[in-house]
Amino acid sequence: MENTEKLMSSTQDPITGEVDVVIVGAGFTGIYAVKKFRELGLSVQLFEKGTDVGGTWYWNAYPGARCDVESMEYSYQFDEEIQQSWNWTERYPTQPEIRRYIEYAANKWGIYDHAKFETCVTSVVFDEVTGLWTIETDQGDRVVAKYCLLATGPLSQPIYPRIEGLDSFKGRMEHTGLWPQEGLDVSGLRVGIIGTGSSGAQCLSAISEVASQVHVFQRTPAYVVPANNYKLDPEVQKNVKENYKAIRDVAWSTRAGLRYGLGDRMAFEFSEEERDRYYEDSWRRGGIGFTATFFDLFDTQEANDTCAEFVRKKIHEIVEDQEVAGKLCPHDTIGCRRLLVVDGFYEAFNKPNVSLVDVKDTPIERIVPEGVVVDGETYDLDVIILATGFDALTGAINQIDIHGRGGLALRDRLMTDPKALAGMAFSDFPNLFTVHGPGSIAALGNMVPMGEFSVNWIADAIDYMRSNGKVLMEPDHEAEDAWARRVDDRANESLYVTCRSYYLGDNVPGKPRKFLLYLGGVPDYVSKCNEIAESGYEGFHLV
Ligand code: NA7
Repeated sequence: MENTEKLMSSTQDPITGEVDVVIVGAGFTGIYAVKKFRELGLSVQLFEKGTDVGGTWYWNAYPGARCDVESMEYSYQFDEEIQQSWNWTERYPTQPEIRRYIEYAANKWGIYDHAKFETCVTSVVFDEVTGLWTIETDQGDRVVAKYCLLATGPLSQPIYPRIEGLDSFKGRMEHTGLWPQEGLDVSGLRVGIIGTGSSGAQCLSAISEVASQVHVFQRTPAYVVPANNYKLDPEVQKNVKENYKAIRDVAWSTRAGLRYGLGDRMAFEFSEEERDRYYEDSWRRGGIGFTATFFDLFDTQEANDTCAEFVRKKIHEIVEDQEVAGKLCPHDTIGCRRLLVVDGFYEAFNKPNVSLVDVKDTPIERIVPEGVVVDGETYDLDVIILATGFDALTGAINQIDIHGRGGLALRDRLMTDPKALAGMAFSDFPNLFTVHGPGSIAALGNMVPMGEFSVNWIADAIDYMRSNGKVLMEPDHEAEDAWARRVDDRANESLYVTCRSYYLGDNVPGKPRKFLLYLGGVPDYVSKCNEIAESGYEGFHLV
């Protein structure tokens, strides 16, 4: 077998030949996988659509883009050198800083020697005779591999709204998830934002500072809590670094794999006044831990309602125009869709250049060359920002023609019955792995460490195969179904199924309504994955 260095002799020419592993996607997980698999002595070829590493953080370059998990936690932990040498500047990292961090790790790990950029993987096909995968790209590459890892990201496939006349707009129209790399200056321009998830909310806070007018087209109001972002004190950072192991260990013991998930206070152990004091503390502290103020906020609707009501009161306090405040108030289960962590979102509606256009009962009629039409009124715009989200967990995988045993198309499976054992492996698709796939913790946890954990698990599985004379592994149908049932059961006993969300896939027309994430919590997920490995991969068929 040729090695990767030889394959990479000219990165612009189409690559042909054989490697041990092909990795699709150079985000957090993909580049870590290159490092990990190289340590096992495997030859690796990484393909990435963007011009550099970063994955979804490469593409989401919109103004105000920032992670809602704190930098000191949203970072690699299985490389002590990187963990100690990198210095974060703010409590929550901005998109540019995250990109710099990923590039830093990629350079340290020598990733660029194994990567080809501006290259989109188009097909991944299993040959039942040879037991190998053939991976083809839009640049004419054709690589044969023993293993393939789809590190394509759970929130990376943008979705465009189905609005009549979308292409007729004569100004600039950009999706937050595919933002132009050269940036877009909206100073003095009239901007429309369609969508009020994290991307739309972050965009609003940033661009309302410079645009002449911003119209926010809101279909479903979201719960937004402050981030309370601040510059990181070097002393605090030094202290965290000295205690990183202990801090990370605590995080691994919580449901979301984050330190905030601690505590066992129950909402109704307290009077309303006392309860609100706890909510007030959480609000001031800022961050996604707001819905962990009490342990049972996702267990009963009554407990959840106390939290939701507190946010509604805050909205009415912050937003001066009470009619606008009323329209901004959500009435569904808080946390059922991802909580938004954004500084200055509600405050933006007090600015004279920001207006809220409620499109719940009167949806956007159409887009015309001049702007957006709602209820017969045309909002004249220079720029339309589509902050309309992603086809989560399965969307990016479904962009690739993947065929397993008997020519079975993975897309057909995922569009009818999205499932993967431990969120990582698919029956009938031997030696094909993914990370943050359906049935994983993904967006319900801290995705960087969960990605590292999954890559480590996959690397151990490959190592196990090689040490035990096995060449193929794939989940048994029964074990995969049992995992999918566990995912369903956990979801059906929770409040997460009470609203529309990308967790359930119902933001994408034609996608089956099925809760895609494992709600059993990080410790349970990790121990189940470890049990599989320790049992010699029970539930997998090894050849
Ligand atoms: P989200 O959270 O899926 O938000 C998408 C938003 O776009 C949401 O408010 C949608 O309203 C709205 N949307 C979609 N189509 C339309 C149409 N046709 N008209 C009006 N509004 C529409 O995506 P984000 O990119 O903000 O965030 C995704 C994740 O990325 C986030 O959780 C972070 O983890 C990072 P709807 O709610 O469907 O009524």
